[in-house]
Amino acid sequence: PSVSLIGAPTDIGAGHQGARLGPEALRIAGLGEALVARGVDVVDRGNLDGPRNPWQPPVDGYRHLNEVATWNRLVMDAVRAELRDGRMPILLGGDHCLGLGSITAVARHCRETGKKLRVIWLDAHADFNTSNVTPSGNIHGMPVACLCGIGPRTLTHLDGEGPAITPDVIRQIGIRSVDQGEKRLVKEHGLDIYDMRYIDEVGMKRAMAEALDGLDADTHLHVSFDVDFLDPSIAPGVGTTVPGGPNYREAQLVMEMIADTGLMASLDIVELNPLLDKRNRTGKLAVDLVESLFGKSTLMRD
Ligand code: DIR
Ligand code: MN
Ligand code: MN
Ligand code: MN
Repeated sequence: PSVSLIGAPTDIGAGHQGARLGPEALRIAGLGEALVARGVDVVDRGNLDGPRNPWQPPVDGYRHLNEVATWNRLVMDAVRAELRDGRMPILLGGDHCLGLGSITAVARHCRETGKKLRVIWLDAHADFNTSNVTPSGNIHGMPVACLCGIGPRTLTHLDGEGPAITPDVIRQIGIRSVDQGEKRLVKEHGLDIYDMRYIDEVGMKRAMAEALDGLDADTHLHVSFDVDFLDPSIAPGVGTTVPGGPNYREAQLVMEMIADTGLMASLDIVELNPLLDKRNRTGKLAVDLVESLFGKSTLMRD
């Protein structure tokens, strides 16, 4: 495969500053080199240049709405250009509000090429808040709702067309923090959520098999990897840690099962905040897991 790395150094959608250092932390952890070592053709497009974080309180339930929209348009255009070139975009976030721009581009590409879309959303959070129910006003808690058409028009119609996806496209894995009003919304919209209780009860293998069920050669598989998906004991370098996440072995299994499909065509790596970390431990772990997403495994299995 041919991969393009796109840095989006912003924490405009988050409640902590520092995720804007994520792209450099991933580069320093050796993301590009690790992919090259796996035989992947890698081009690093450098960083997008959007508005700085003005660090203002929320207005009408949104913090930095205009800046979020601007960053997401930049991401959308950059991701779309790579897909048109037949390359696999890897978005280096940046906070998870950027999943909106990335997946809007992917969904548009799928409509244009007649591909089916499946989104695997790896996260501790459902990211399905709206301005009415958000406890924080932070837009990184809202991208899934916006992608499904629930949110301000500037975000739900980022590409000038309708909402990017319907809820049936998405599978959420690792969820263990959903806010009060958000719970009602995910239920109402029928989101397919494999939360930690379900994973504890049936095991990661079965949860992932179900989340990946029904894919075929015509499916574009997008992976949106919020690093807070991982248990904080192994991944402390994120702004919103939640205990009780997947351990190292479970996370490896997730990545290997995705790799086995051979269908991953775009990827977001978001919310890495090296300021909250020691020696870039979480960045290195993310790179280790991305190697598995690209087919690294202990044994040759075919
Ligand atoms: C919380 C945190 N649900 C909020 N969301 C995060 O502020 O909406 N998403 N951290 O990744
Ligand atoms: Mn394609
Ligand atoms: Mn998230
Ligand atoms: Mn999260």
